Amino acid sequence: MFTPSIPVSVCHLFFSHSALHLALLLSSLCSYATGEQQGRRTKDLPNFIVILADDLAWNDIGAFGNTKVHTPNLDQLASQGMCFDQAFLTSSSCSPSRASILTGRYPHQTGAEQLHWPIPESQKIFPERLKLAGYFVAAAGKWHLGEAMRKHFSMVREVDTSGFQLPANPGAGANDKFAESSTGDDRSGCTEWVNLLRERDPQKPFFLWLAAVDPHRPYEDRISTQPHPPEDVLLPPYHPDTDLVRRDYARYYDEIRRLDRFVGLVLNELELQKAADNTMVIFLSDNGRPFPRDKTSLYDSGIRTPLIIRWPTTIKPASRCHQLVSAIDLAPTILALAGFPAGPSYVGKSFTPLLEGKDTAIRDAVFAEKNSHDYEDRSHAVRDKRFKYIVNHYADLPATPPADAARSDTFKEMQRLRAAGTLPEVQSSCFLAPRPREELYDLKADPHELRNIAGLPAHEDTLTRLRAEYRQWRVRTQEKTPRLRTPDEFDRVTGKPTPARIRPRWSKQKMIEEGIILP
Ligand SMILES: [Ca+2]
Repeated sequence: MFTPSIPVSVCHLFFSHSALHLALLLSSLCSYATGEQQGRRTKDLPNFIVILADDLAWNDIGAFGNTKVHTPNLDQLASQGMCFDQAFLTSSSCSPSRASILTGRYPHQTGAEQLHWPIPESQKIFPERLKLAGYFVAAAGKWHLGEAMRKHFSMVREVDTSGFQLPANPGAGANDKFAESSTGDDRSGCTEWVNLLRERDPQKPFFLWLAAVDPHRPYEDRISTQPHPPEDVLLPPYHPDTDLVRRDYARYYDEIRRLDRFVGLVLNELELQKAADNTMVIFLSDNGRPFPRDKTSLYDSGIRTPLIIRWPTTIKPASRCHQLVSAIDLAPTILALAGFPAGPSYVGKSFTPLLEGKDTAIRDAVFAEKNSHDYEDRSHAVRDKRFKYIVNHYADLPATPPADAARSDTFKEMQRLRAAGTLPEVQSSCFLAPRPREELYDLKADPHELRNIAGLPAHEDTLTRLRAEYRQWRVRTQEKTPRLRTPDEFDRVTGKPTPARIRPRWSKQKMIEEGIILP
């Protein structure tokens, strides 16, 4: 039987920062020791459900301002909990973002910073701590974490993504077909969520990782009996307003609606089980909208996430938090609420005071990184509440959208208009090469980050300050310049596979051993 032990000094540390009820909870945890006592007390521990959308932009649900996309269940969750208006991911890329959330580390600290790299066995993820402490720990939907992490879960119900997420066909780009192995709701990644909740061990507190595949591409037509009208969609100024683009957006909205339906089923099941009060429901997305200049970019449309947390015992309904939080802060927050101090591997900061309604800054800035994702790139970003600094290390390369977005109707339209010489400059940044090495944006004046002010004398002080923050972060987190570039796995114009594409993709270690990359 595992016996938690929390040093007295750590308990003191927690008490100085936490509200009374947390202090009481931790007090009881700090004092218990035996297996019998643990069995009794674990029943009082909070449950956690993380619901993770796949490729959903921060502002494409009703609760975050998009009144055209139909998300009644997420809006209800928001009305019962807290919306985080300044929540950021550390990467706008699927598996690196997930690895970062679970390890509480920046992607380059996980050994899984490129798309499809599995999390190495040496990494610690917070669910394993919960499982050791007696939690029922389970995952359903998209996995994308690698084989070594499976043992930290009591149960994994993985959705089949072989047709489009991790194409299993061996060899190097033998074809450009992405055969689908499922259709309809089976492709949502959400169909086992409620089953997991029903099949959990009722004697144990639980942690569920419910990972959707929606609204990830490719899209099927007619998945909804009430499809979103293309004329209703809200387009950012950097996408062309054409029929094809609007239809592409409408299908994306339909997948968000399907995800929302499954979120509603989970919330309903929690009510039926009378478990809603003691269960913290955490909703967020792993990266931004699967469109050019969004997914994989370090703009807010790539790294900002619609974080909603509902926890009736503590969080005031319909509250909004305006403080900066990073995805790496979730791990230490959840561990603190379960009564465990986060160990030294976790580099984020617990934000439990924000859940209690305190308006105190947890951090001054958030950091994000872009590494190879279908295409080689290497960029970093620092964002405070108002400004964002981006440094593009491979400024000679264009910011090509990820392969799924590069095959989209939206990108085809952008290519068509560009060939005709009618694509406006504001919609052309994905094609620009070389591009600026440094970018600076005033998010207050320019929320779409279209006007690079890095060269303006009026903003020199801000640039100097954020450059310094960036350099300190690189030193602090040991970010190192790779000695070799990673080969592109798809053609930058056609989106078709290149000979460098090998499936399943090799791990970082294997790629180093094979001389594909150098550490
Ligand atoms: Ca994703």
